Amino acid sequence: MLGDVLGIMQGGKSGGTLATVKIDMPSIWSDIERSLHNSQTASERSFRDDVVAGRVSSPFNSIRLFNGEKEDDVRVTLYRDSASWCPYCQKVWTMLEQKEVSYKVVKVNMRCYGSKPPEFLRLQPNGNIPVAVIDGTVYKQSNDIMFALEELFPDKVAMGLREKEAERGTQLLRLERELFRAWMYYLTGSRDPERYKAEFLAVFKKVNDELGVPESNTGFMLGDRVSIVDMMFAPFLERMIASMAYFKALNNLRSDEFKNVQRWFEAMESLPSYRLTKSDFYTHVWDLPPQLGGCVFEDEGELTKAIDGDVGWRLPLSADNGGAEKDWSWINEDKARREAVERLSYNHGAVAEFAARGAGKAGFPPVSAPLADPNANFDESAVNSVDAALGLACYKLLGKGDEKTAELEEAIAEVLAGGGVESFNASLAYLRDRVGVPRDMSLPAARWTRAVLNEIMITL
Ligand SMILES: N[C@@H](CCC(=O)N[C@@H](CS)C(=O)NCC(=O)O)C(=O)O
Repeated sequence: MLGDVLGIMQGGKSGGTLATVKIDMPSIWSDIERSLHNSQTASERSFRDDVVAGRVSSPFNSIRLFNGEKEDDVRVTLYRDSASWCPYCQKVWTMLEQKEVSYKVVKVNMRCYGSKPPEFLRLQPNGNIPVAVIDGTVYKQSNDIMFALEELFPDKVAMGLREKEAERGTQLLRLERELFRAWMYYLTGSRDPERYKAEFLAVFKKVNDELGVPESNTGFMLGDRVSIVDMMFAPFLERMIASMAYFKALNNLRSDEFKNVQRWFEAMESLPSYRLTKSDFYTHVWDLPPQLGGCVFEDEGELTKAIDGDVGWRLPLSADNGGAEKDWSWINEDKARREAVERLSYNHGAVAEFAARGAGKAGFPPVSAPLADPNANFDESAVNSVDAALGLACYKLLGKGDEKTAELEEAIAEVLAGGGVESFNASLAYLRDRVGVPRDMSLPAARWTRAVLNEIMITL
């Protein structure tokens, strides 16, 4: 999708700048807040307070405290990337959650979208993430962090290899790297795609076969329980499924053809720890190329377009994004819509300014990641009408088709009739394309947000 405004021409007037929407926006936002509050569950209402206090798990956490622990009890600080794109950070993050080890989080930029603060570079001079400080010791490699967690927190949920599993576990970890290498060759190499593809599929099949070995039927790698091995595979299998569909038109990796992999995904997706850190296809396929220095298209076809939202980001939402990506069954539609409203409304002024970058100027120095531009400048004149559009998006998400919605719609249409339609559209498209999963919201909430923003562009 990215920047393409669906080729939609609206009733608005081209050129010029956007005037101020003639409506009392503060009262609209209070009304939205009230409606949302009335429809929320108790835990949804206390979400922001719970995040700050570390009582619930969220990508927004700066601290997460399990089992009533206090800030002073926290022994781990995890440095991970602000956009939640890094797979090595994801495996550590998921493991902390699964083991219920309390932790603090410090977010840093990745190279592809910014620079790192000197405090971080003093810990890790090469700039790589993740880094963890545990009991004052600095660990600079994801696997070292994971093994240290296992060793230093013996009272927490055990995820390490038991003695009898050591050999097979180590073999599986080697297989994980073998799969990673084969995937990298195929995804980023252009010399011999046929060979790369055959090699990747052969190793993928090996993983599927290995997953069929354990006698117990949990779906996890070691059979009887989720372990460090699953944590190490998860971020990469997740990215493989997304990138192979998008760049190579391969959509059979999570299907009956690889039944054990399919069952493994279902087992992983039963864990709140993994649900929290899981991303969506769209975010992955746009965040991988800048991290890897590019990915090679073999077949830019229907799946590519579907992942970019050509049909799935329209209302009514199609199941499984039209077959391209499995829906998240654990979040129902109503919950997803409330989540989307909460994320858009909580700090709507900042969201509007962010979106108005679409009508503003690219940042300097430029960054290589198309979804991120920390230095971008927003267009001041677009902020007010974009804020109004966000209000309209919230009403639509709340399922409100009443007078207030119509009044707001009319007021925005009046502004657009006076000019500035391109700035308005570009701002909404900018936001739509940059809703990050899991950083900003879950996939079901993101799909609603993206579709509602599109609908506003179409109908106004
Ligand atoms: N072997 C390292 C690899 C970590 C790694 O490659 N991290 C990448 C991100 S996925 C990185 O830090 N790149 C620098 C950056 O993007 O800032 C580990 O397991 O921790």
